Amino acid sequence: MNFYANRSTARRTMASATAMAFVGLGPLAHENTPPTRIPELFAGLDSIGVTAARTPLDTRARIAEGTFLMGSSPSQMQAAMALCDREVRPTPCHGADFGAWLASEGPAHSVSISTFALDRTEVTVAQYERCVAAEACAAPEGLGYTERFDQPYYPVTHVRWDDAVAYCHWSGGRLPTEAEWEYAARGVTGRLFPWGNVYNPHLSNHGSLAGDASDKRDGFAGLAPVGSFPDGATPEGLFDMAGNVSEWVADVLVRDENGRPIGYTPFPEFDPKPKSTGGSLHVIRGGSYEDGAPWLRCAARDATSLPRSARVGIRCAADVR
Ligand SMILES: [Ca+2]
Repeated sequence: MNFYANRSTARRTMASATAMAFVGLGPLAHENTPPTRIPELFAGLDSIGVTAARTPLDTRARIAEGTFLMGSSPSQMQAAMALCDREVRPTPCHGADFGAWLASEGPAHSVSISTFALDRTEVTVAQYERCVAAEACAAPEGLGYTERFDQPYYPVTHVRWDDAVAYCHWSGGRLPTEAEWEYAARGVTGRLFPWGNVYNPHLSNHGSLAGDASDKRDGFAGLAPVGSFPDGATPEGLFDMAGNVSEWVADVLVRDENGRPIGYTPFPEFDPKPKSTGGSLHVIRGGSYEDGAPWLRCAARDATSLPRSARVGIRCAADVR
């Protein structure tokens, strides 16, 4: 409606300007103002089109302070189980391991996080190579590190947790805490996925519980160049918080005497420090190109016994003063 109203106003303005120019008074001052933005034509574009398509001016996004519910409620755990049942081979969904991982997402509890910054993308091979060239980082290596992974715009893989710490320090930051990572992925509204509450297989480079874990239906059999799924970004413009590579965080995975992951404190937390004792493994977050939908959830926790993995990479945080 406004569109047509504005157009007829514009026609009238042009007619007036022509008449004024004819008598030598020049264009009207308000003709130099930008055209009126028509809200209806831009609906939704700020979050899924314009923002994502723009070249980022800064490699880190500012994550404003806030309070959110970290972890999963019992009903969210049930929903995760239902999501797992939709996998090609859902048998592991009912095993003790998956149950223990789900249980370790509880209890959902209030966590307040101060403003910080987080890399918009996973650290790329090209970025990491600059750190290696500066002799501040160890080169990726290990079983399976082939040319296939050594592509400039792919996320760097086959890096140890110590390497991630060294890279983030070299780049002027640090690893995010597990709480910061989940807050950045979920926002104050507690999204289940970086893009919203409904799983969508086209918004991340994921895998599946199947004979071939690297689900190709998302367009990529293995890794994807970072930022390949702009519609799956968070509102702040964080890409691949679900999928592509899982990401090291600062926290140790605390485990019980049987090796099972232990959940959270039920009490409110304020900028919780990363857990540094209680286990020998570190937490990884976000799921990878070999993980099915349940591991793509923002609350999903994981770890690997491999010091260097083809499915684990880096994303750095930084303090904001
Ligand atoms: Ca990722």
